[in-house]
Amino acid sequence: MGVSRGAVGPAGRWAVVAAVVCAAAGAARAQDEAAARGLIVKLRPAATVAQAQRLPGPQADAERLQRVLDAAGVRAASTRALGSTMRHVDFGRVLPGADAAQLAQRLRQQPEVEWVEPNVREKRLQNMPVPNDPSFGNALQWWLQPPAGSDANVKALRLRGAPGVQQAWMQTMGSAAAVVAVLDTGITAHPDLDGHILPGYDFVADVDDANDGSGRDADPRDPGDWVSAADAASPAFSGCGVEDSSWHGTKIAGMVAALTNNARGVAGINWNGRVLPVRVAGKCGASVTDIVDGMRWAAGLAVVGVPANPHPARIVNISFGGDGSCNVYDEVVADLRAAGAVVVAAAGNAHAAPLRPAKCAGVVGVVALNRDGFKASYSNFGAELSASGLATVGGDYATVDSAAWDVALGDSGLYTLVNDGRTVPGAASYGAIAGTSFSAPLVAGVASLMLSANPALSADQLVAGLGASARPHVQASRIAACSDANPGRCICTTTTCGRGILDAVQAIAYARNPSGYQAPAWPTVMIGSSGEARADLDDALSVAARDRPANGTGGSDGGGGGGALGAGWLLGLALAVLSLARGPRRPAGR
Ligand SMILES: [Ca+2]
Ligand SMILES: [Ca+2]
Ligand SMILES: [Ca+2]
Repeated sequence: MGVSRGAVGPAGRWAVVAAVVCAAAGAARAQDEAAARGLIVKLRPAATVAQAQRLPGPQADAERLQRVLDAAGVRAASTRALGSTMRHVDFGRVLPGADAAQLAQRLRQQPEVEWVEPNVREKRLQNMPVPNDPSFGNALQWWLQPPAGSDANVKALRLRGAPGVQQAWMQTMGSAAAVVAVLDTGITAHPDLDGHILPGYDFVADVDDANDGSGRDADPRDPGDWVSAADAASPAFSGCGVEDSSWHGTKIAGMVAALTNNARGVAGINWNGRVLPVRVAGKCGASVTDIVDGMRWAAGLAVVGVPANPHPARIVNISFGGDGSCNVYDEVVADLRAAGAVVVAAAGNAHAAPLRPAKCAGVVGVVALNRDGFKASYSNFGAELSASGLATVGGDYATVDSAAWDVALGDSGLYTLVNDGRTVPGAASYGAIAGTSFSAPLVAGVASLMLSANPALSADQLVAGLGASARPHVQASRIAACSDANPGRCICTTTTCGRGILDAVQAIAYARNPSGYQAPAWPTVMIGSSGEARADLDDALSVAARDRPANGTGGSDGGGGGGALGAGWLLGLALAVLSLARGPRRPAGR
């Protein structure tokens, strides 16, 4: 707040600054008790015409106020006009808060006094931190900006699904101690990230999959996970599609902890964050046993044959998943929870039921939302996420499915770090991505801010707090609810997309006071009823009544489907990156 510091200059210069933000409940009390440079008094209108006309206004008020002060037994050094209707009573000294309150109370008991306020200092309004990273400034990183916009706004200004990370930075910019383990393809060198990467480990046991010439080792660098035509034709990679390297781990690490406010590239969620790269995935995915060992090691638990992790993580992000039972994950997730670590997992990209481990007990399974707050076209969803799941933006690119709503309601994806190499690592770069893979690290990153605000939070409190602080899912009268028959862009509920929409500000409010936290009275957010949003929805509905056909009748946009993998691959498909862009080749976001 640009503040006149409560200064009492010439009448008229005194500025009442209305927009006092009381971030904490204690702020109002603190202000009541603040030292005062006198009192500001407003008298009631003069009781009689004679009284009012006897002297010019200010002089009459001065005399009346002096009588009031005398009657109240209050001795002031001087009084002077403040604006046209008030007077500043100066005591010639700074009054301790309690003294000011007592004097004010005595004056309030005088019948001619309308009100009395202490002349305290207003606080400078804290502005939202604006990191100087260019891609934050030019709105490519809309996913870090405050939730905002209404139906009246064009799509580029509607961010009703955003978690509000920038606002949360007013409370904490994060700490290095709140380590996030990224169980993924490993890590590539990137000048906008390197300083925030801890020594990790490579758990990919199979040499062919690992693609680095060895089984497990202490070097978690990502050598590339491309699958060539020759690979795909070989028995070892039966069922795997030909694809370029994904650099999946680097993208996620960048979202969590890219170097921020360094006048370069992008901002990360945790300005001081540390990512522990735990390489569990090679070509074509990650095997369950490597994931289990990687999860345990990430949380500081013992893994036979692997040195202890000197930087245990309280938050373990995994953006891989598959069909199948939770038997294995239930065991390892329980061990992690007992060790104080929370698993955050992507729900999957096949607009179908959530995958494991996202659907498993105690895991924060994450659904991807469109920037407007409804479910992203591709995101998996389901009742398995009701207990501890959550939803947040994941990028919602237009797809190639001509029956879908496409560009009318899609968005520009999430802008983060990438690498330009098609096979082996190439140049460090930036680009937009989409998928539940990238919704999960938003939750993991916000959880790291919660731990930064309160390192004493337990794993149970982290999970409970993320849910308790979530915003209600958006509503709409013209977009149908998510269901098996309507699995595309659809309206989420707590029975389909987790407990609500991730809210970074409220998550930190919870973190600071878990036992006393009360969620705000959230307003109902209706989508597409009027204005630009209605026009966009009309455009979308002109394509089809719904975004995409029910599962089984339309094509999958990849990922999560659980291809026919060979023995030993209980799980393994990386969630596909939709319309993966490789940095500069993709035009700037809308
Ligand atoms: Ca290796
Ligand atoms: Ca390695
Ligand atoms: Ca940066």
